[in-house]
Amino acid sequence: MSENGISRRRLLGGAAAVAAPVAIGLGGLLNGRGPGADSALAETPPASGGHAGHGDFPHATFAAGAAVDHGANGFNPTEVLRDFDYGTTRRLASGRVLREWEIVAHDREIEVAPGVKYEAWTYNGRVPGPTLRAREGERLRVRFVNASEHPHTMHFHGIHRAGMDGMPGIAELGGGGQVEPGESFVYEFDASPFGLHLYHCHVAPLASHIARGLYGAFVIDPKQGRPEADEMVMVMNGFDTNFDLANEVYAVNTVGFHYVNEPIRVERGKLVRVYLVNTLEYDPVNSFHIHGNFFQHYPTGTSLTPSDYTDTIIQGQGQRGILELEFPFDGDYMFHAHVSEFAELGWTGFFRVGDPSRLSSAAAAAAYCELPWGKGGGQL
Ligand SMILES: [Cu+2]
Repeated sequence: MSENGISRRRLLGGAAAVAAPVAIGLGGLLNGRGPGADSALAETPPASGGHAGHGDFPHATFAAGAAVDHGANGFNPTEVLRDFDYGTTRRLASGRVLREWEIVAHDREIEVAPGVKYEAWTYNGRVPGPTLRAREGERLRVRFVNASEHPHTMHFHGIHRAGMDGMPGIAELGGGGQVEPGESFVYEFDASPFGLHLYHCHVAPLASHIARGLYGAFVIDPKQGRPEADEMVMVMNGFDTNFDLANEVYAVNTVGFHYVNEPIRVERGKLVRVYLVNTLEYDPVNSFHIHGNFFQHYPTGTSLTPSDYTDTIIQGQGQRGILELEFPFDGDYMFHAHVSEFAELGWTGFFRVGDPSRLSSAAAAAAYCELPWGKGGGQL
């Protein structure tokens, strides 16, 4: 944590005491343009408990009344949620399916919360990268093009040869190590084992390359498939917007509070399957908690038998799991990190079941610790 600059923990604990003007916005604070660069703010001792002054809740520093520009970002978390990229397929002479993708790394500024810009590094222009989806036993071929100004790789979780591991220093002679700007490499391996995996860059400094946005979910379906469901992918991530090795914004699928502004619509009584991946850097654990419901949990998705029936799971970096649940009642049901600090910095959303005209997320959100969108600053 930075000793001199504003950090998000001091922001949480101390910013309320100095009543930072809303108009400055979190981006101003975190980029050191506003009073965040002022030592008086940075040195304000954290209030006991780190959560004083509900009336002056520090997260009011999110730009009031503004929304993230999804068009400028080039992706919308509502669409990312159910967007599975199956690539293109053809049948090999052996009868096996060959599934192919092209992934291009680009440097790109994205908006991770209203008014909060971040110089991201992306796969195919989005964060998280596309959710690649295949079936157990297929041959997979991924052509990776590095159009970024920095060296990158694609490191897939799964079973494959060392030369296809996207690990700098290994198989450099074959081109399977670090992929320099302007270069490309074709990763090829079998889809194994079935389950929920991930891919990410593996160039040092690793935490920075991952935290910039170079990661995505990687689903391998079992040969026999899974039961019909409303499927969605949630990549839990965060953004260190002032590069002090601590995150200022937390989210599912990149945009803080997105699924508060746009609750996830689901049908009552229908099976929902969540592919949940934790790619968060700089914090040792992340978590997922659902209100008013329980889910079956399949860790790493590598078994068809759930291991747990619960309402909260913990994931370390790189951990992932499949959650299955049905909503028996209409209503708005919050889901969030049970690490409350993350929830208050963006990692909060709602499932909306039933007729929206009869529901009100705004009331629910406002009742929850006076989060910023509940005070006329949100989109609800
Ligand atoms: Cu990289």
